[in-house]
Amino acid sequence: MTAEQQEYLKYGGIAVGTGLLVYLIVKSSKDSGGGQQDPTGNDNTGGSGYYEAPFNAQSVAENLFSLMDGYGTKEAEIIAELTAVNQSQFAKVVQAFGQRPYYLFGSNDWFGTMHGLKYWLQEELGVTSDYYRTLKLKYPNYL
Ligand SMILES: [Ca+2]
Repeated sequence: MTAEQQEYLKYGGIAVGTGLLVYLIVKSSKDSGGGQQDPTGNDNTGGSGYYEAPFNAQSVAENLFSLMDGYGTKEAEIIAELTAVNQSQFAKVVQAFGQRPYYLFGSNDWFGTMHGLKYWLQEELGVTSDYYRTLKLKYPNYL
């Protein structure tokens, strides 16, 4: 074996050793607990196991309520409020909205009958309106 060949072997060995070390470090950091996928620790993974942007279903529900309550409806703002809301998030909005007393054009504690978000949207947007149809296509499981 020449001195040149010995050099190749030496540096080849270092390269392989370094590669193995890097592999082991990366592997161990990936193996150390699933909690790393959710740095906030507040379980907003949406069940997918992957981190999603923080989503406040209660806040969206209250915004929708204020856009529907009272005389008239702010259709375009309702659509805008739901632009970034996917179907699994919408399920949480429906839950957060719960049942609220509806009468004529909004909430009414005296004459209203309790209804969920689906009924509210149908009453406010109109079942046959493009607004409602757009949302129904987006959330077929809930509207
Ligand atoms: Ca209204």
